[in-house]
Amino acid sequence: HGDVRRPWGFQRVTDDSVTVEAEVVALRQAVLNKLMYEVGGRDERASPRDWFLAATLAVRDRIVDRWRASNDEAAAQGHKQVCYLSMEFLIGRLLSDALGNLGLTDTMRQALDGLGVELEETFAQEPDAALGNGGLGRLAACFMESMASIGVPAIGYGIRYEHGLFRQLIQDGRQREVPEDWLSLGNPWEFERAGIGYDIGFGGYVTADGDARMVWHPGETVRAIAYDTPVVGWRGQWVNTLRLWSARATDPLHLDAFNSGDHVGAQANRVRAEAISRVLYPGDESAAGQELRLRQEYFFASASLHDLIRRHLRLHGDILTLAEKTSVQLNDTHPAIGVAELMRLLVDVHGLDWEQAWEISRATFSYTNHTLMPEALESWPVPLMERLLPRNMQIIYLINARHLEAARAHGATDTQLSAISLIDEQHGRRVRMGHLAFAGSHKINGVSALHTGLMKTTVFAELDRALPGRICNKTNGITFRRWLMRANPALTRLIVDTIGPRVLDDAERLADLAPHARDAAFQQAFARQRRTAKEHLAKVVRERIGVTLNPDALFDVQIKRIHEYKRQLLNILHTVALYNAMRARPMAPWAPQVKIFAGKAAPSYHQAKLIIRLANDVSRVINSDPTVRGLLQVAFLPNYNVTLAESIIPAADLSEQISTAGLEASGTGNMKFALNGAITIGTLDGANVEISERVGLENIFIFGLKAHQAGPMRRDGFDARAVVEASPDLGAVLDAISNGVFSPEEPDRYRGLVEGLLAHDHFLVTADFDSYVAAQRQVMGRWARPVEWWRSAVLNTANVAWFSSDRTIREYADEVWDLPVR
Ligand code: GL9
Repeated sequence: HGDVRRPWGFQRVTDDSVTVEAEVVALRQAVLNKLMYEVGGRDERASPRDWFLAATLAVRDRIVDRWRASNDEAAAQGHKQVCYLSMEFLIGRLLSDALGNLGLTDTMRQALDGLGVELEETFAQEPDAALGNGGLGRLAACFMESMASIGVPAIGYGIRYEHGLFRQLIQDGRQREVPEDWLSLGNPWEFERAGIGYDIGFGGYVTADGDARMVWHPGETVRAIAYDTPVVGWRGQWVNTLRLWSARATDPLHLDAFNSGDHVGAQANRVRAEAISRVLYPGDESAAGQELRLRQEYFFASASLHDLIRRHLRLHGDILTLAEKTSVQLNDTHPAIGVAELMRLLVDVHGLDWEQAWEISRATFSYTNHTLMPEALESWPVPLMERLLPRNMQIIYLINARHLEAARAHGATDTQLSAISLIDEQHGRRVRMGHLAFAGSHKINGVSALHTGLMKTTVFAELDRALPGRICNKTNGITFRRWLMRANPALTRLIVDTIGPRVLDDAERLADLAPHARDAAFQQAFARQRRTAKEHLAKVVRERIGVTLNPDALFDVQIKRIHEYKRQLLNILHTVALYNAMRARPMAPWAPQVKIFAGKAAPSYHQAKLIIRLANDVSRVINSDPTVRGLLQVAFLPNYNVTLAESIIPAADLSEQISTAGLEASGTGNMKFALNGAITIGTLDGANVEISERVGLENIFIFGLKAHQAGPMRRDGFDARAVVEASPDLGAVLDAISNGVFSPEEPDRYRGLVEGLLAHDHFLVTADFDSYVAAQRQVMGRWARPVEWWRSAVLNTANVAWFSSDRTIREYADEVWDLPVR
């Protein structure tokens, strides 16, 4: 496989002596056996769901041998293992991924064909595993796939939420959340490891024993049970483990109470314990919700550390070599309590002295920061920590005392000390989890060059001064297997036919497409693939919301979480401006345009929900206005998830990446679109900056304020009213929205939203409006010249190989984990 680095040994995927025919027959028989003996069904009555289960179990068998071989080899060679601790893994469906990586997609298609079962329909039975909220969780899933593909021995640790991210319904234009139930029909991928469990303590008190060793006597224990899912890499050559913890009560039933008739009360402990792994991101508006979140964090961090220490001792026998054999990556601050927990385990349980333990701990941990938004920087009230995790809180004080003492010895001022303290004294004494993660890690990384730079000048400036040299950048990446090969097989085929199959193993070969960017025949083939994907998306849209999209229109797409800083509102304002312009001059030579939105808002984020409602209201009015029929359509697709993204991205012409500069740490959707040949309209924010450097400013539409301008403007405020005065188009748009043009049944619905924008436009929507509209005008100019458009589109695909998460993982391996990559 060319120059792809293969650090660790691999097995062969197929035995060459076995013919394709025989493979098909064998796989078909395996599926039938699974159906019969595992699913317990008969083929003549099997439902699509039964076939999905049987097919998955048959594929899983083919992974298990390799899984074992990978584990054996990692153990035998004594390789260092990466432990990726993440509260979120936004996995999506796995069957097509596993088949694709094993090279068995066509084999399975034929195997099922012979049974009268369609592969795509079988794929569609799989629930979309949404154990994450958005980019952070999806990044963890891409990293797991890349680590398996490169052959980095790794285990992902997280929580097996019974209910993942809520399902979004749009009713009367408004978001409604209903629970998602991905496990309800069983999960064929996972292995329950009833024998792998740890008792995790909460509450209670701490005593000192005879040797002045501290002993924690928890008031409550909850058992963490492991569930393992194999993660198979490209060409099936390496398999890692995703280990998710499920909470079980240690005393599930009070039999006396039950027998005396209190059937519910008798199970109260069980309900309380199992609440820990019940839902992803429990609402944290209430104190109980906040406490549950902290319980989740400690539960999974502690279980994971117990587990990795046990493995280390089993394989290497000596706790002192932990950091040489294990790297623990903290995905954001959610597992940061692990810093105190590892110290507790090393000092209280394994009897190390403090200095030694601290050195090992710091060499083991590294921390990725994913956002600088103040409301997202976790901190926990000291009294809550003292009550729930009394020993961990003592340890945090001890860490802090040494940390502050060292800084004082280096001449830090009181202001500097209070800035680097692990305890925030300003807001009623809270533990700063980002600071804890920073102090306890040897490397701290941001997720794009811009973001890492801002880390050093803002939130972590004083920590960087006190503990220099730890911050580094690891620009995010995406797995091309899922986001190009699987999501867009037709484009993949075209690419392989054009530049050869090596690109499948070495993303850098995408650069070989560049010379074809001007080739008319290639451009046409590229455009044909896009057109097919758009027809397919149009079908999905028709089925979901009953809107029939014009596949000849420019598909302008913004799909991501709904958040003010991501500025869906800016896009909606442009949509209305365009609508106004089209109605004013309906006979002008407009190119048809479709605006597609999708995304979920946090259930308690009212402003984001109002933006969803506005998008839906605007869509209803525009789609039913005969003046713009065929010219402008707006679709808000409900229940955005990984699976929906896989159908939307290949169909996008224009990728909206329009966050307020300085606020989107990286973005990863931006990379997925560019890889599939969509052109970006975006601000110089997050990874957009690096995308623009690679695709070239001629092949991306950059607009708006830069981070160094936006920062001060947000801090000091600006006169949005004056901006609106100066922009008649914007004024007309805001008047229309404010006066109920899109909400005639409730004309004041958006009055507050518009007034809020004029009073304090925190995300600089008005400030960037004119520049955004000008960029949109350039987009239409390019779209009107297809030769130029498709040239730019091809150059996007050709120039974004660097955004492969394989590259990102190699950088982590080299610079953070100190893994011997040969
Ligand atoms: C995020 C950032 O906001 C994104 O810009 C970044 O691409 C990803 C991955 O590094 O991390 N941080 C964060 O908290 N989220 C991100 O998407 N939010 C969610 O995952 C909901």
